[in-house]
Amino acid sequence: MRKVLTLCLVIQDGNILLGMKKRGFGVGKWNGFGGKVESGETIEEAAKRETLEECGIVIRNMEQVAINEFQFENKMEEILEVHVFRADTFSGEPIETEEMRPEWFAFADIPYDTMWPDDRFWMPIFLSGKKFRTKFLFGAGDVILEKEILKVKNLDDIG
Ligand code: 8OG
Repeated sequence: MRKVLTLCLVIQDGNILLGMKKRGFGVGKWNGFGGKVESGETIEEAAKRETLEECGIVIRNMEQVAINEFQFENKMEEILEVHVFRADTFSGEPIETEEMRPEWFAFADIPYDTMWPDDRFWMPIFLSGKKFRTKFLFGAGDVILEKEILKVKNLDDIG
């Protein structure tokens, strides 16, 4: 079973906007904004909706740059397919919500130690402006057991 999720990474003036997740899956980690795609909406609509719900900004322009696939050893039947967007234009000011506490980070200060452990592998590709596809298999304690990281010209290219 595949679950389609979104992840929106907002960039402005050489900084990236991350949110401290305050509850649920990934609690205690800095991350972009996103979540599950609901029925009746496109993946892009879902990314915009989640970003608005989680930090109060309206995305004006974004581009899909990656698909990350995550699998967990204790639940091999499920694949999380995370569609990653780069957003560079928005309106409003980021605000803290019940789900996230947003903060801007310089690229050199991205807090990888308090993020999902796969992020340090693909975030540099993201920051370089390239497109990519990845696959990660996680074991107990969110340890990475297997990884596959591919830069692609087009996200439809299957590596
Ligand atoms: O709705 P919920 O908060 O459960 O959605 C999970 C969010 O976390 C969604 O935006 C996708 C994102 N996400 C994962 N796994 C990983 C990961 O390994 N790294 C990053 N950066 N984000 C992830 O589900």
